[in-house]
Amino acid sequence: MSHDCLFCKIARHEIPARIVHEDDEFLAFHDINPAAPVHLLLIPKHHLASLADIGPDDGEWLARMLRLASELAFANGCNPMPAGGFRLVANTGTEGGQEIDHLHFHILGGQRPWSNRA
Ligand code: D5M
Repeated sequence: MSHDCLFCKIARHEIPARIVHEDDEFLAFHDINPAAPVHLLLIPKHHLASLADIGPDDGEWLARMLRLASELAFANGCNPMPAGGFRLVANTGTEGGQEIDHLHFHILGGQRPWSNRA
């Protein structure tokens, strides 16, 4: 874990967040500035700056994270398929709009219209 990283601090419960899921590997919580009726952030507990740092050995936990993203979306208010659904966004790097340098997926959903910001 990185000492100064905001999302590491949330993962260590040093900063409060509206947590919706926690297990040994992952944490999910409400985005503080929601861009959609449902706007969660899903992070790995171990520090990884961004998707650009994913390596060849990261496939298994990343697959678990993607599966969890889908489960959390529907468990937290995204409408069921096929009419519902959700967006999964991983802003990556400065030009990708990433502000927090700890890998996170934005899980966005709920009834349209809502912005494509996130
Ligand atoms: O998105 C970073 C996101 O993190 C942005 O949507 C706001 C959110 N954020 C920032 N601080 C907090 C806290 N303390 N709790 C919950 N959510 C937070 P990015 O993809 O890096 O631009």
